[in-house]
Amino acid sequence: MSGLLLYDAQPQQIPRCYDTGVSRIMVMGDTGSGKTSFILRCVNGTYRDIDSGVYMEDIYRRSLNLPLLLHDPAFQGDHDVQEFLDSAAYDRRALPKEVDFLDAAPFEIADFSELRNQQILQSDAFLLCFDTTSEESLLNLRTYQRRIERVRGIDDNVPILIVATKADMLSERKVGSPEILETMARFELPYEHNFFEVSSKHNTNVKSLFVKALIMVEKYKYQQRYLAQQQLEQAQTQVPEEPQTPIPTPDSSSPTSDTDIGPVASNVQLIHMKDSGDIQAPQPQQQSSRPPRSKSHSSRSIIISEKTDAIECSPNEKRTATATPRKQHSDSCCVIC
Ligand SMILES: Nc1nc2c(ncn2[C@@H]2O[C@H](COP(=O)(O)OP(=O)(O)O)[C@@H](O)[C@H]2O)c(=O)[nH]1
Ligand SMILES: [Mg+2]
Repeated sequence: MSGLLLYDAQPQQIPRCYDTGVSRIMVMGDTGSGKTSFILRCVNGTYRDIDSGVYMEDIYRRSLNLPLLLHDPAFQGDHDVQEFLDSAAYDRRALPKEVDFLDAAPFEIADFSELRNQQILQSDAFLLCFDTTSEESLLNLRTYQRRIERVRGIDDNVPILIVATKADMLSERKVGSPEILETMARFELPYEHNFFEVSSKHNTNVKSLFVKALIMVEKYKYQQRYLAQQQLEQAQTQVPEEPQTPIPTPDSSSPTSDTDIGPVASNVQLIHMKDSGDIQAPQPQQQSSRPPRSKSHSSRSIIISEKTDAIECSPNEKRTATATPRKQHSDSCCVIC
């Protein structure tokens, strides 16, 4: 199996919604489902046959001129694009300048790796790809969808798009509309917005999917920033109550736990840190039920275990770096100063 790649090596501290420079899209699906072909079509507009069975995990970066893309004549009169251009989420000062695609290696339902979770937490949208010539590849999408749900929480409406690939292979097609509709219903995703059928070979629908995914990321991040702001305002209006500390008497019973330790000298400060990472994110992050996010806005990627041979492509197309050990923290600690 190939090594797992992370966009950011550092433990996350700032929520992804505040990273307005880069959109991160994680592409999942079985081996052979057309992930790499789709990404290469998006990143450099090319297609070439890839030996089946060859897979590796990689991150591909592409520069973005989102206003130019949105004003492409192909999207003239497109309802979704027009609606986005007219919405508050279209903020020209905060448009991404780059997009990172994580071409994820397939995984099993029993893969509980923390790195996999981090990949999912560090992504802004997910493309779940299946091959229209393989019914099994469609059924396997459940694994990826469940994992996203488990890691991000069911209330997180992070964009998830279902992508049917190899639309040009009509004579070998095994997946029809009923199966697709059933999958969309099971995933509770609207068919008309979250389903795309593409052919990377013939370059059909690829640009449309790319642009719609970027729009969804922008809307999602905007919504997340709005929610974080609201939580912050709510927290600021709540006046904290004075804690009622009982005065210990000389005959009180002896301490039984680390929270029951009797009087503390005034020059001693006890800090109890549960699930501590590095210093926690600013206010919005603390209000959020999400795990801590990456501090780094740079999109350095690291490879954690062994790296497989990478597909030939230009240096700015594929980025990997060396492994950096993550800091380990105990579950709780007591600082005396
Ligand atoms: N006919 C056709 N073949 C495709 C298309 N996309 C990918 N393939 C082929 O399907 C195989 C698997 O594609 P690949 O991108 O490597 O899938 P991955 O393992 O999910 O990354 C390769 O032989 C590709 O050339 C497509 O749109 N049409
Ligand atoms: Mg591949």
